[in-house]
Amino acid sequence: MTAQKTPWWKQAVIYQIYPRSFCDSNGDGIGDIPGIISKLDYLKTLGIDAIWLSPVFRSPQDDNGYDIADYRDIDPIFGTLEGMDELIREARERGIRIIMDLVLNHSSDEHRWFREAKKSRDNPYHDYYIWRDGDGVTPPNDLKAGFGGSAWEWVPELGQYYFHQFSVKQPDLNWDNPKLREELYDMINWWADRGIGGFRLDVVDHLGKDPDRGIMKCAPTLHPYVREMSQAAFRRDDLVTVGEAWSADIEQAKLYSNPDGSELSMVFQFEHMKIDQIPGKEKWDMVPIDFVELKKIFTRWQRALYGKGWNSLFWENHDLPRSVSRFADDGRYRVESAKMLAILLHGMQGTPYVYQGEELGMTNYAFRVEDCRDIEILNMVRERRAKGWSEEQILDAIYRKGRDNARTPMQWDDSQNAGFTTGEPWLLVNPNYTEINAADQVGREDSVFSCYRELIRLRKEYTVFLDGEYEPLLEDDKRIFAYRRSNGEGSLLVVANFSGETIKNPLLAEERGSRLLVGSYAATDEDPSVLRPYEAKMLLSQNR
Ligand code: TEU
Ligand code: CA
Repeated sequence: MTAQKTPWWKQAVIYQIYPRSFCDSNGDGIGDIPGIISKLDYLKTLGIDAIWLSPVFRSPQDDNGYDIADYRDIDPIFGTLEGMDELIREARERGIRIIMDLVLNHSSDEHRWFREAKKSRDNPYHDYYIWRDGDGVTPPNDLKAGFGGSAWEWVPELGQYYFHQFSVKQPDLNWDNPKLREELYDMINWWADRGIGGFRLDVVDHLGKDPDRGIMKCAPTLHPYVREMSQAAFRRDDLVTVGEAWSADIEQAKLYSNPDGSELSMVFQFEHMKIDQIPGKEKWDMVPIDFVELKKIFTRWQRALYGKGWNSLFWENHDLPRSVSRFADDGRYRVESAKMLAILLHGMQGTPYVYQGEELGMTNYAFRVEDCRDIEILNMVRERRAKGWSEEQILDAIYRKGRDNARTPMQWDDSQNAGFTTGEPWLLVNPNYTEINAADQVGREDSVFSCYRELIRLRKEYTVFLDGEYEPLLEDDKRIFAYRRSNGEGSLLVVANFSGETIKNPLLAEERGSRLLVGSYAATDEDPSVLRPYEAKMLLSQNR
């Protein structure tokens, strides 16, 4: 390694909070900032270094805050600006940084800029958005919006359409306007001045677009814009920046996470998350997971970004189903499964992200349609009913892929509403909270929580986590996920049985002379010649 010091975020673990579902302090059924402050000690116990906070800005909540009406204020359902400052301070005191979620591709249609923009074609804010003339009958082209319908919405007063890639209440901002870009950079600096530790950039790949040519993302303007933003706002205060980029392939990711710091610290790429989806179709159109392919994806990313970029590591976020339900067993072997997924991911190179409740092994929930709240689900139900899908197909799709799975309230204890609220929760609580909850797990050594805490601690103790080179093992095995990471100090062996059967352990010889750091079963009842259902082990051998 060079003499340059390692940035803090390369040895950090980041915890994502979905504020609405984390902890409610005032009984209105919606999680809030004082609620988060009250749980900082819990997060300190877990050992995380930073919190990525999904949006808490002022918003009509059409897409749960991903539709921002004022980038410089906090929504009253979450608290106040003073409360936010207090959160930043209280977190800092516990060695935790706050990462804010910047939604810069679009604003809310209730943002002052958009209200102004709609007034007239020569309003100074008109060009902050993307408009095309038309007749109100035929939109400029066929582009479709993420949450249903055309990407073009007619505004009769102006005789123009505006462009929106997500809901109609999320008009796209016009990044080709330098004044808009300056205004956004000022806002980012304003937050950094308040002591923010970094930013997550929503749909960063969509910032460069060319709708007239049918291009919604990754237009040639994209990377120049990201570099400009980085120059103007990110190169200060050791900020960490992570872009969400569903379209990112390895070459794109190398640009975004270039070690020269010209763009971002890292991106979320989603190749492993598209594994159960028919290519070119929607997330609801599913195929069984090809396990060997899943391993190949991880291997490719681990190898390609080694020394050339930086990976973000995750199984879950607020848009994805729960990982135990999706990739492993959320029934009999739920605990072992959750630990297995954690061990596999945390042994890799990159910055791990833990999504609230993942550290408890929280699961999906079989929603009824009328209990769903997510705009994406509700839109899918409408579209798929029209296409002739049965109710059974629809419920199955929601159960397996719906975003509300991740958004059920955090399960704190076994009291009413899982200790999340004293009121009526905005989204129902998963009834398994009596069994799966933080109060039960924090002090218990064999819990999923303790496994996460141990992994987070270990990552700071051994340099092999930071810079060990990745070597896949048993690549064609259909049940075992195994790899080794090695650097000058030692070598880490991770082996995981991704099945519900007890199988022979083909890596027994490799394990000799190494020490078990953490496993998904208690070490004491270990029979080394086999791997039990969802058994994962992380072993270390140190060079002398
Ligand atoms: O998600 C980006 C995005 O493309 C989503 O539509 C994604 O495909 C979908 O959630 C998968 O189920 C980001 C945010 O993470 C998401 O919560 C927002 O709804 C979206 O942007 C719009 O801001
Ligand atoms: Ca509240």
